[in-house]
Amino acid sequence: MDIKQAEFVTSAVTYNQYPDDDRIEIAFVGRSNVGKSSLINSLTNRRKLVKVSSTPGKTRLINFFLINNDFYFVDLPGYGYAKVSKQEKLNWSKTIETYLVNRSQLKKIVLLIDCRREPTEDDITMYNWINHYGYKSLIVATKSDKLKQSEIAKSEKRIRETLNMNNNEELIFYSTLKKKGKEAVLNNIENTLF
Ligand SMILES: Nc1nc2c(ncn2[C@@H]2O[C@H](COP(=O)(O)OP(=O)(O)OP(=O)(O)O)[C@@H](O)[C@H]2O)c(=O)[nH]1
Ligand SMILES: [Mg+2]
Repeated sequence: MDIKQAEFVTSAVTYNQYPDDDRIEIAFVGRSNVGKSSLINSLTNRRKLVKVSSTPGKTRLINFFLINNDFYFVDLPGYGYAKVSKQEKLNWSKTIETYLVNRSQLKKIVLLIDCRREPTEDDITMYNWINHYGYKSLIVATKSDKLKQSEIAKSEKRIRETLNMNNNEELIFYSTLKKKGKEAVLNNIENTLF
């Protein structure tokens, strides 16, 4: 699949702000700063479609992008960012949960894990939640350019073990810098659409 067209449609917090549209949605979730917005830019060949920042907590709203006039990429706020108030954390998790629980257009959840780190409790909770509700999922290990080839094998083992993944489940290492993993992710997403 080639992404030829990508346009920002809207930002939302509450359900009634979501696009009034029944096209399929693919959501990107993961801890703050893991690289969700960068991944969407990379997949769509757009450097500035989504704001990227070295300061965690950049994405505070749910952002909807229409892809190839056919389906949506949905960029969710990151979880697990320490430097916000308890109340703000609650608001964020409510925003994420409302979307994930209620959105029938949602067909696949792409869960991002920083390949240099052990998946956190929040990552494990998210992974189990996805499986519990029977959503299709794809696990993407981000920032793979930061590891040597020998470290990648270790990272893969750690992620698979910590999340207790099925052996046949796909885990794709991605680098936005090197555009590594792009074809694999797009193929996986394409399979969801038909
Ligand atoms: N080296 C490297 N850096 C990356 C890669 N992907 C993302 N980054 C960097 O990681 C930082 C965070 O990226 P974002 O895409 O903003 O992360 P996010 O998950 O959207 O963060 P929030 O919006 O805060 O939840 C930025 O400084 C990116 O440049 C990658 O593949 N390699
Ligand atoms: Mg972001």
